Amino acid sequence: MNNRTSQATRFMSMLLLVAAMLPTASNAQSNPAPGSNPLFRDKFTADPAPLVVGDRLYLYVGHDEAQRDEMFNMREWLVYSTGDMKTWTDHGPIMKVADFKWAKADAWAAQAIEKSGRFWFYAAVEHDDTHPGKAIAVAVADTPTGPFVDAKGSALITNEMTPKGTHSWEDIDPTVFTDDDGTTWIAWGNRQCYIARLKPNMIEIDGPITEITPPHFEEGPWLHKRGATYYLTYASLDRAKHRDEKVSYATAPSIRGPWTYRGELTGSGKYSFTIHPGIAQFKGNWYLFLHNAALAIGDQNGAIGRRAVTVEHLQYNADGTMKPVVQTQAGVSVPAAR
Ligand code: FUB
Repeated sequence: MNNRTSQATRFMSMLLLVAAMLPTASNAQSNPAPGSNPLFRDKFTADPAPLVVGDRLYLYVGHDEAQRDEMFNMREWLVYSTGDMKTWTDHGPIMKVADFKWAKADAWAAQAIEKSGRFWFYAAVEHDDTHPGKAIAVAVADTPTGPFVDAKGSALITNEMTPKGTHSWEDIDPTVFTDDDGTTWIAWGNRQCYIARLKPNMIEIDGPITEITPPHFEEGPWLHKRGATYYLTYASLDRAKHRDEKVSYATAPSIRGPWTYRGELTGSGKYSFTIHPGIAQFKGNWYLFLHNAALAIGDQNGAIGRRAVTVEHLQYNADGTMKPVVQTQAGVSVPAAR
């Protein structure tokens, strides 16, 4: 081997070594940095609802099982938990829609809340033909991972209770929030957004149902409070301008309002019509959970009914408004931007 040939061979070997060390697209996909998006890659998941219990954050999600061009096929809810926002424990299904004997399908968006040492799980389902349309169910458990059982034996909210809506899926996407005086409120809706008080037993509405629909409200409301400010964050759709949902929000000085529209918080989720926000403060930091449809599993691509849950850092301005959130692949694998 002459000098020039051996130099060329060394150069080629170096190139091969460097190439082997660079992350390829499929490498990056199969070895994602902990905390990067989407959070779960072996199942399609949607409608994330965080709940902090002690030093763990539990994330309740719907299990998307749509086949081919099916729109939605959701039969159960799953829960995951984390202590560091980067590594997650899969606790499996916590409930199936079939566990509500009066419901016939659709394990749609849900949220769990802790009250008096028990865990209350509110979920949208399709009611059987005795009360046609979507309804809100309530289940209860002694631990955040269940087992959850139907707490009422009938729907908490049925389509007839909100006569304004002209469509059968108006009563979906419950969000539950306990105010400083101990009163728990439930808000929900599709196109119209409603709010009502819950009785201390957590399985009955207490008093009137009030409509609070903010601008461009589509679905997926989420109530939370920071300092003295109440936030109503939701999936929004300005039908004249956009095809897919974004997240918008309103704020108020009290859970009773008045609510002031604060504009958009995010753009649309990649490849997804829906987006569904969930918000939590955990170990001093705030997080915004969403979903998109950018995950592929085997030969199944993301779709309206095959979504993937994500998380981003959430930050506030000095005046209490939330900083716009950009959806990333890095998610919380990297520190929040300063
Ligand atoms: O996942 C089924 C429905 O799609 C939810 O209830 C809505 O929020 C939307 O994400």
